[in-house]
Formats: sequence, structure tokens, C-alpha cells
Amino acid sequence: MSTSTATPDVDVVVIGAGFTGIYAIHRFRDRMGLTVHGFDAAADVGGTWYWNRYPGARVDIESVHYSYSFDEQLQQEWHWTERFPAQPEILRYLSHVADRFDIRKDVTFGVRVTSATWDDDASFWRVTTDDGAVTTGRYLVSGAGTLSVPKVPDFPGVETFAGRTLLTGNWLEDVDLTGQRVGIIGTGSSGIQAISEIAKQAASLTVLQRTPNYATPIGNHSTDPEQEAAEKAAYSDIRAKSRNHFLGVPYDEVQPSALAVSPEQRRAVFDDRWNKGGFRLFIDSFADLLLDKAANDTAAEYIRERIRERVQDPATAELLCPTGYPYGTKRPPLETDYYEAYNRDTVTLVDVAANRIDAVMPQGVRLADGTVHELDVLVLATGFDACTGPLLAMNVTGRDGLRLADSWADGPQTYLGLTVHGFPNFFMVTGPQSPSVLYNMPLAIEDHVDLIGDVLAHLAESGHTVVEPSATAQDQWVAETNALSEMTLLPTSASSWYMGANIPGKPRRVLVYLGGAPRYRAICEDVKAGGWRGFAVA
Ligand code: N01
Repeated sequence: MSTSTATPDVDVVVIGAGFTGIYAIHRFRDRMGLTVHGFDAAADVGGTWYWNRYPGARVDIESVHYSYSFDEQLQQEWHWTERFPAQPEILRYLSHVADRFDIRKDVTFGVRVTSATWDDDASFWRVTTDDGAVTTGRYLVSGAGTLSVPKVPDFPGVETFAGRTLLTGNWLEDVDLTGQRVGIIGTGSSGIQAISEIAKQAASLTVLQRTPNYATPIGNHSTDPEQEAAEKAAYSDIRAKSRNHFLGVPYDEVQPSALAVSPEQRRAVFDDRWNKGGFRLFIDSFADLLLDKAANDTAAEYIRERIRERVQDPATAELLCPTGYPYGTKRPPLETDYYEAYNRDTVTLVDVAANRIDAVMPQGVRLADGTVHELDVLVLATGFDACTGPLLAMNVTGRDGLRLADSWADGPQTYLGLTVHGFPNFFMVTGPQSPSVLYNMPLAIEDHVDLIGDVLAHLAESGHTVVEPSATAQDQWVAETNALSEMTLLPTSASSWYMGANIPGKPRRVLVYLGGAPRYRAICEDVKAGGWRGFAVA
């Protein structure tokens, strides 16, 4: 039992006021009676949906699923206008939830956490923000996000560009690109969404592509009132089905193997999923796409065929066809009219794998062969320091001065992707080595926050105040996470942020738990039923 008599400012410090922070504050404060204070660098709630206002920013999980399930009235009363809503609507939704549960009164906005240090004598966390304030909390819950630290490539001369540089991951205002000569670097999910929209506005758009992507149609449309009513009537069943699905969406048409059916049957399945849109082709066609290269090849070739049908210029079409890595080993983007953008006279595709970017100059971007693309605006859609980046950016120091950066020097070490040995009372919502980005985020977040709530309730009931995972439990979890990834095509096949491979110097370790949401949920249930197996309390 902890002998500390010092009293912290609050029971729980929550970092971030996105999907996680909003629910965490409600859960711990309103449902458990704990005192809570939150911090967010933004001026308001929203997290990802606050910072990513680039043209075309849109969710790619259906709105009926990409939303909170914790409050029946909330999910009944909110109306989504689109199957896959755009950023402004999601931000309005989060603002509505924050109003409804009076979240903002317990958040300090516009301050960034610069350090969090465990005080072993007092048994609480000291959280310092960039306004110089120090707040103490018994428990520290990070909702700092998984894709919230943008990666800015250090091209020589990037600071000399005379035009405007815009970062998709830190894009806060509407920008009128009409009449502008725009260049964009990056063809991941952000770049692909932005290119489709910028192509409609800009005088010219130069896409500097290093790696083509397997983008498939999102299939967006307005919500249908009858379907919405039916979904609302069955919402609890839908949520239960979602939580029992690998990705956290209630898809249920997956077949075991792409190689076990005839080419005609396979084509029919791919056509059907292509037409249905969303992640169905990836996650609801054949279960072995990420496990068997030959199975994957069938989907990859199907997507290449569809790209060639949509792009008029054959040379451009070939450049847009991914060949160097299997489908899904980089996170697949979803698109609307992306390939058609290249049929406009104003859009030019440049292969910067063959002719790399040499420097940014005042007038634009110079390639290795000396070609200069003159630009008024340079858009960087160059990704994020995923999963570990947001946590390491906070300078977290645990017991005996152990720095998280040192503990993770060879990649993340966690128990359940939720806690870290040596860092008592520290919880990472959708942390590295949890399903996180591979599990419909609002549900992944609710599950983690609920699990933390259960841990805190257990501590209160048992008269304890400190909890920490054992080194053994952590080692086993890290081994299981790595072993699961080695069963897939992921570790060897692509330079993906899933593996930390997009950041120079970052250890190449899988950052996500690949066992799927149902298996992960079952493990967490088992840990709880086993008296919080793997955790030590004091
Ligand atoms: O970032 P990315 P993102 N020179 O890392 C290129 C989520 N998300 O922001 O592949 C030239 O995927 C890089 O090229 P390469 C989603 O989980 C969701 O687009 O490394 N190019 C790549 O093309 C997603 O996966 C939604 O060769 C350089 C691009 O930049 C995650 O966020 C929407 C370069 C980065 O792609 C990240 O997506 C948006 C360089 N030096 C995002 N450095 C939805 O829900 C990087 N690149 C729909």
C-alpha cells in the first residue's frame, strides 16, 4: 500500500481533447466521481479533426460506426448527413458532445504538455505545460493521439521557399487555391484526399509522387433517412457486431482465401466490394490478403486494372500503379475521383522516386536532374511520426528517472499497448502495440478508457493508489505483438508508418497489435477476470 500523504491537484490528468479526452473526462468525472483536468494544445476540442482541415479531409469509416457508442441518447439524437462525413461535420459532432457533457470547463486549451514526471515519494505525476504551469495528478492518461505529430521532411532549402508552405497535418484554415500553381509532396491518405480537391481549384497542380498507392473508392453519399432509422433502431446490435469484428466495423462477407475460388468468383467479389466502397475490398473480401503474397497479388492486380481503366494517359496510369509492395502493407487510402484528377490538363504527375527531390528553392522544387517546378504553394502531405511520436514528444519520465525515450530506444515496450513497466499510473489510450488505428478509433478509444476506468475502480475498491505492469507481462506482450506481425506481410514488404519506417532513425518495429479487436478485447477481459493479471498494485 502506498504510504504517500501528499494530495495531487486532481485524480486524473488527461492529455488531449479529441475523441479520447472528451470521453475520458466524461467517464472519469461524471461516471466515477473523480476530479479530472485536461490539456490540449489546440484552441478547442477535436484532436485530429481540429488540426486536419485540408481540402478533402474526410473520415473513411462510415459515420454510423465512426462515432461514440457510450450514450444511447447521443447516438440516437445525432444526425450524420453523409456516409463518410467531411472534417467540418466531425468537428461539429465533437463540439456537440463536448457541450452536451460540459467537457470544456475542465480543459485548459492552447497549452502543450512539455513534460510529465512521476514523483515516487508523492506517488503522483507532475505535468508541466508550456505556459510554465505544473499540475499534479494521481493518474496520467494520454489521449495525445496516434497521428498527431506531423513529419516535415528536411529538404535542403525548405525554409527558403518564397510561396506558401502548407502542412496537411497542421492545416487550420480554409485556403483559396484558385489561380495558384500548387505542388504537393505525398500520396498517402491525406495527399490523395487533398489532390482530388485541389485539382478542382488550382491553376496547376504538380504531384510529386515517391510511391504510388492502392487507393480504392470510398463510395460516399448522403445518408438515407430510412436506412438511418433502421440503423438507429438496431444500434446496440450494430455496436456489438462492430466490437466483434477485426476492424471494428460490422462487415461480414469475408471469405477465407482469394486462392480457394475461381478467377471469375474472385473477380465478382472484388467488383462487389469495389462498388460497395469503404474498406470492404481490403477487409471484407478475402481473409488471407495480408497473410499470403499470392492471395495479395490477386487484389493488387485487380486494383491496378481499375486504375488503368480510369486514367487516360497510359504512362501516367502506369506511374500510378503500385508494384513494389503488397496491397495493405501500407495503410490503404480511400478516394473520390482521385484517378480522374490526372485526366485534367492542369494536373501533372512527377515521379520523384526516379528523379528525387534535390532541394526546395525560393521559386519551387528542384529535382536531381535539375528540373525546377515553379510553385506558389507547396503542400506537404508527408505523414506523421506515428503512434510513439506523440508520447515521446511529451518527455515522460517514470520511476527512478527512467525516460520513456530510453525505455523505447529499440521500439515501444508496453503491456497491452496501454501501460509501460517503470511508468506507474500512466495509461496510453490507443497506445503503440494496441489495435489502435486498426480498430475503428471511437470504439478502440471507448474500450481503452473503460478499461482504465475499471483499473481505477479496482484500485479504489482494494485501497491501493498505484498500478504498474510487471516486466515479465510486458516482455510477453511485446513478443506476442512482434510474433503476430511476423505472420503477416507487413514487416518485410513496405516502408510503412505501421513499422516506423517512414521516420529516419526510428526503430523498425510494428506499432500496432495485429491480432484484431475481438482477440484483443478477449485478452483484456481475461486480464481483468484474472485479478488484473500482469499488473502490480501498491
Ligand atoms: O501520411 P502517409 P498521410 N519525399 O505517411 C510521402 C491517417 N489518415 O498523412 O510512401 C517524397 O500515409 C510518402 O512517400 P513514401 C491514415 O491512417 C486517415 O497521408 O514514403 N515523398 C507518402 O506518399 C493514414 O495512413 C485519413 O515513399 C515523401 C506520403 O508522403 C495516416 O493518417 C486521412 C517524403 C506520406 O503518407 C497517414 O496518412 C488522412 C519525402 N522525403 C490520414 N516523405 C482518413 O480517415 C514522405 N513522403 C481518410
